[in-house]
Amino acid sequence: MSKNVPLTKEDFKNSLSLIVGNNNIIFADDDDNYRLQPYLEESRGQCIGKAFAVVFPSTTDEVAKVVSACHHHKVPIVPQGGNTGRCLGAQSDDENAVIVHLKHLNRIRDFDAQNMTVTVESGVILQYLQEYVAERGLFFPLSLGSEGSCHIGGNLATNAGGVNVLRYGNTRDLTLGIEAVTANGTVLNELHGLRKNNTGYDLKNLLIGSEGTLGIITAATFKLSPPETNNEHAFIAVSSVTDAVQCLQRLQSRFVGKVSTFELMPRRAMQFLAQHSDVRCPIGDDHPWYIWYKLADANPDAPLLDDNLAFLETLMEDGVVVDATVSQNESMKQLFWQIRETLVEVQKFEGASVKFDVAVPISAIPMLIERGNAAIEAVCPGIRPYPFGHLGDGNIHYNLTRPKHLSDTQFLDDYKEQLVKTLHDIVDDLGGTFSAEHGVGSLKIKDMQTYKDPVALDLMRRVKQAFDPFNLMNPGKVIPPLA
Ligand code: 2HG
Ligand code: ZN
Repeated sequence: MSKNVPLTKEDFKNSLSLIVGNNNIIFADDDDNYRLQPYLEESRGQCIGKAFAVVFPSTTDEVAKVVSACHHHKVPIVPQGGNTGRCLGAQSDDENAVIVHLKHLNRIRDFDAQNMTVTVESGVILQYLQEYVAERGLFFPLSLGSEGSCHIGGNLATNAGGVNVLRYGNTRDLTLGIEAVTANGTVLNELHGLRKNNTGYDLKNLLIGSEGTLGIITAATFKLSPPETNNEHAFIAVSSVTDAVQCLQRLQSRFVGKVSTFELMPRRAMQFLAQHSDVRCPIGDDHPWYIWYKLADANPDAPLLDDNLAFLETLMEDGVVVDATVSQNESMKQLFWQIRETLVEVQKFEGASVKFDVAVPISAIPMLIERGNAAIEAVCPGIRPYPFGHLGDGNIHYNLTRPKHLSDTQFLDDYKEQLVKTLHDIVDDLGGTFSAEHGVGSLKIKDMQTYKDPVALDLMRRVKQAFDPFNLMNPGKVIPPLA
């Protein structure tokens, strides 16, 4: 039980109901229909949490009033959006907590074609925003597997990455302004479309990536880009990760500023796809490594296809690329994206896995895989490494599938902790991070304690104290308790 139980529980319930209306609230103690359940479940159904209530405010003002009521009663708050996070950041584990669900804050507030910006509320679904902007002739580059259900608020709270970071940056880099409700229920208004604004501390960037621990982001202004109308995709095979890195380097020097996506996939992914899905690799499926890359040029007349074919020919002559195909139409582009997306889903059909979200300098990726594979095999013989992901950003999801001879529980109970430590130690040694784009949530709290610079942690604690002196905003997430 955290903090003070509201002294007058009924009063508190009434004040919440008055703010959002009876139809926009579910209390745990009168939830005979299990309507609260979906908001308590972890995104992949791995665990179930607890809460006092879930509320669905419709405006920033309502969010502010809910937070203010919680602040008054010293009730913890867990903000939630699409619930697609990977680190239990939107999970409520406290029977006294109020989940503030942002799905009704789903308006596009402004679109400014000349300033190339859009201002949206947190509950807008990412794909909806992509489409809204595309219909108006511009491009919002944030793109990730869960884009059909994740919310902009969650993207901001976790500083989401995805497949276009190489060219456009993370969510943080796309954001010009934000509006947020602070821990005592006041509204921080930094919602502007300015590309320059040197007026002191960058509060926007403190809130982005804070996973709801400093406040609730309710809206943001994003910068937009010209559409990638002229784009070419390739799906290629290489013999080693070293060759993959060389390919990236040569691609970036040949097509300066035009490489949007560069994703690495292992042979095992093509095998799992063949066994568990209808999705098929468009080239020979027995190469050690595969890459899907995308080039884009705003100039519709740039000869991107010819240039790409010539580039690939040279790389094949040099032995860096061993097999390749380029997209001839939209459906092939879709196929490349589908391979990358589906390989994440099919992993579960091979049993339990341990998931990772590490990043190291790109030059260290070959070393990471070499050292990582040897070390994990020593810890758990027969383990099936499944490293894939955003090689262009140095971000590898170094997932591990259990050995065939172990049961899921044997694997998780006996090996998980040691495997996580082994890989994270290597990542740390290579100057990397244990969390590149998924955040920390409560899942990686221990890693924060182990690997985060102690001075940084100390400053983070003090920032938290300044923003949220009663520790009501998503407690237990991001910042480890003092030992
Ligand atoms: C991706 O890149 C996501 O596909 C999810 O970040 C990775 O679930 C995973 O392992
Ligand atoms: Zn990813």
